[in-house]
Amino acid sequence: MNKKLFIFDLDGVIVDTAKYHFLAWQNIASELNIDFTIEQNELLKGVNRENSLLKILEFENKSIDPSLFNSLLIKKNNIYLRYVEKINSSDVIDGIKNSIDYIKKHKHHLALGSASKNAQMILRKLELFECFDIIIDGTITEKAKPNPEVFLRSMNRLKVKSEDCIVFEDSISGITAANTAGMISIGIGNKDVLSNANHNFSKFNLITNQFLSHL
Ligand code: B16
Ligand code: MG
Repeated sequence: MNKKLFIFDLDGVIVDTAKYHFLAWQNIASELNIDFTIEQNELLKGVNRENSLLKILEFENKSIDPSLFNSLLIKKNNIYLRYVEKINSSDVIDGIKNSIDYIKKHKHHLALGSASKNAQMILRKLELFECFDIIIDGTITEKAKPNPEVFLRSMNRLKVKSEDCIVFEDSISGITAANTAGMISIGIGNKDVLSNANHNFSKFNLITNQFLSHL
């Protein structure tokens, strides 16, 4: 059997920090007098910090001064950092550790593919940093999801074929990135929202070892 590469997204797959990104953006949006909804937030999942603020402004056809733009990015991140300050290993989403154990036991590759610049800090808090063979995050990538760069980098580094790569994602942009890369995409969350995924699970702990073995 070919050695597979399993690529995990971070926010919304490994840990439920997607809700903290939403709350922090809501704070920034209200400062701009923009009504930012949970439905609009789906379009921000997996999207990097800069593009997220651009999208929020686009929702209401607003533009702002570049110096305000940058200060709002810093403010959003500070709010987000306060939310994640206390997360720890008990916040790892159910089913993640079981899948990591399966991947390790069968000697497959394990990578992180996240848009976040906070990914490494969060992984350390979750005590998962050491598990990954390779970590590709927002500090490394030049092109944001839905561009497939974040997934292709680990594939190329580990010399795996795209059809042997499996991506777990909670975002529309991340599923699009995986599909564009020719990888197997697994959507975690609302099936109607992630309808472009190859496989869908409402929660990560519904993924069984048997399912993993058939990929
Ligand atoms: P940061 P992921 C993404 O992480 C989040 O889904 C997205 O909401 C966030 O804007 C982006 O990271 C950037 O995060 O502000 O921490 O650099 O889902 O790709 O793991
Ligand atoms: Mg995500």
